[in-house]
Amino acid sequence: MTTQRTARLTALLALPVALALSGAAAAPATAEDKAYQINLEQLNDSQGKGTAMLSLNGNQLTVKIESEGLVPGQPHAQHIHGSTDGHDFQCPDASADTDGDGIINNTEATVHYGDINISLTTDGDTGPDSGLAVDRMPKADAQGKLSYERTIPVSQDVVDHIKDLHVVQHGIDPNGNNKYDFGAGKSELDPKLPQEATAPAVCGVVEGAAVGSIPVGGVETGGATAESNEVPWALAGAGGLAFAAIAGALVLNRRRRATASVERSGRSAA
Ligand SMILES: [Cu+2]
Repeated sequence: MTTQRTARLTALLALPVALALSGAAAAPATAEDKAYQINLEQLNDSQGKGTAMLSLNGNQLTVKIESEGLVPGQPHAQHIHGSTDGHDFQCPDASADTDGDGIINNTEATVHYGDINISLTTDGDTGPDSGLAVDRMPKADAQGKLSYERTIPVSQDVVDHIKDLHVVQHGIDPNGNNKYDFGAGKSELDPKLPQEATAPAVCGVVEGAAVGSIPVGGVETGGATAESNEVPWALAGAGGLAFAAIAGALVLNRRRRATASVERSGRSAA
């Protein structure tokens, strides 16, 4: 696309530092077939865990999730959270429980992982408004395992900021009775729903994503840790725009390398 190409050239010409940071090997590839792995880690002592894979083919995003330790037989609302404006959200830690009730509810967590960007429903609408469409959310099986796969058309903003986004699955069972009840009170999102149904159970960021760094893509197939390419804040300057430009250029380069990484790892992994 001409606009994109122009933007890329502009960014690269203006910011040779981005090239320097990105290393040599440019991918021979097209902009297709980018894949990012996410490790889902528990929140709220849910004992949940899992892996998500985000694969982009143009503007088609395929989301695959394999998780376990969820509330058996129950639907788990799941979303891609975060922003596409460069804001660096993260998964929350225990300090997110600002009301001190022992549970990080979704409202408290949203401060850290951002609003719903995509609702990972099983069918129909995938917008934020479907965030609590529990009847279209996948259920965990009797062992608390959940498998999900769906390909969703996404905006260019999502494509450009895929590494800034997080996968969150909701639904916890602190009183261990294998169902959602009001033992933990009402959901702050909808008083008709139990808190257990909407509180986050697992959250994961794209591998390599961290505060002050540009998330690094690519499929990790071995034990190697993701590369850490921190953006020096001095380079970022005081202006958000300057940082956005640097980040954009880095992401473009990162994306090329991510593509190369995926190719090295073998696409059959996806
Ligand atoms: Cu969510």
